Amino acid sequence: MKISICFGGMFTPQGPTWVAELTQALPQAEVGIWHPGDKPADYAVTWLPPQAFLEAQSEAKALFNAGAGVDGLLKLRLAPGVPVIRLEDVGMAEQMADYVGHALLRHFRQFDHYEAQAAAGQWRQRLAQDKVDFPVGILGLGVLGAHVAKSIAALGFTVAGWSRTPRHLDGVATFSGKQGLDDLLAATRVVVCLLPLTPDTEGILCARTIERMRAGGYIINVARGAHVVDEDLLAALSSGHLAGATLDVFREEPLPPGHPFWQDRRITITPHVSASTPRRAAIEQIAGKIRRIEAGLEVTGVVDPARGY
Ligand code: NDP
Ligand code: OXD
Repeated sequence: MKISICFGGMFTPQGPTWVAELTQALPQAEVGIWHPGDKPADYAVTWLPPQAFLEAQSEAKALFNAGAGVDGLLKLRLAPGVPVIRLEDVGMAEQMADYVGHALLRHFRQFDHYEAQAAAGQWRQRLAQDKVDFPVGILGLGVLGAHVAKSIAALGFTVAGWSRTPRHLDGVATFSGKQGLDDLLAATRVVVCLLPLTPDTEGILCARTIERMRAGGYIINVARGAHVVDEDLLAALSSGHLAGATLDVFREEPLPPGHPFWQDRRITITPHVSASTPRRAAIEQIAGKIRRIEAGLEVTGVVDPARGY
């Protein structure tokens, strides 16, 4: 069995380690970094590949995406009939819960203000806030969103969640569809975005949706930069309708030096680190799915290109 690996972007330096560890997990496989002109592989593992790599995978039994989001891959032309399989959790749900919990508590407990005060040498106690006034709405109740929703609820916040199809989650009020989004936003002060980027979700955090949120709102975007309309977010901060935002993802990454987000102290910026692919667990999951496919069994995490995730 031949497995071809092709990594772009921040994954590029990890290629040789993946080759070594995937070989350890599947000793019968011949694993290598892809080069143009290579013999066709049985399986491909990739992140942000060049188009030529995908065109060379027409005989593959599956193409594994080394991350949860497949928007980068689906922008390219895929080899017809080759299923795309994404990573499911592998530890990213816990990382997301840590990140979102931190951003939420930092804002709710006003550490953002206390950091600014400390930098200016000021000792000023602010009035404590009540969790009841900070209902949280999670957009996307998939593998990551559902875990984050439960962990935020366990911190004592009121949590609602939104998905494309109706979902049930203990302790979380759930909504779906367009009207469901409006209903959720009307009752939400802190929005957490954990949606996949698809034609339906691009620009979802725009003037129309932000203005439906409760006043003094806060946005935590850990999904994709293109979910946010940058100008509308900045306008809502200027008007005071939004109190701030924590953003991990951006339309252009790295965020360009002149981008106005850098200048706004109400925006906390991190460089796409809210959940990084944990290599060992990811390799274990991919190897496990290859074994199942070889044994003629079903696997989960198969992407529906028409749906976009
Ligand atoms: P899933 O596919 O498991 O979940 C997606 C969720 O979004 C589902 O609940 C789905 O609804 C919902 N959804 C999709 N389209 C719509 C729509 N049009 N309207 C309403 N709800 C919709 O994905 P994951 O939880 O694994 O990952 C989510 C995203 O997180 C990834 O696509 C990626 O972009 C991002 N991510 C970011 C990382 C980072 O470091 N910043 C790291 C990892 C992931 P339904 O349940 O009905 O299918
Ligand atoms: C992912 C990511 O989608 O790292 O896994 O953004």
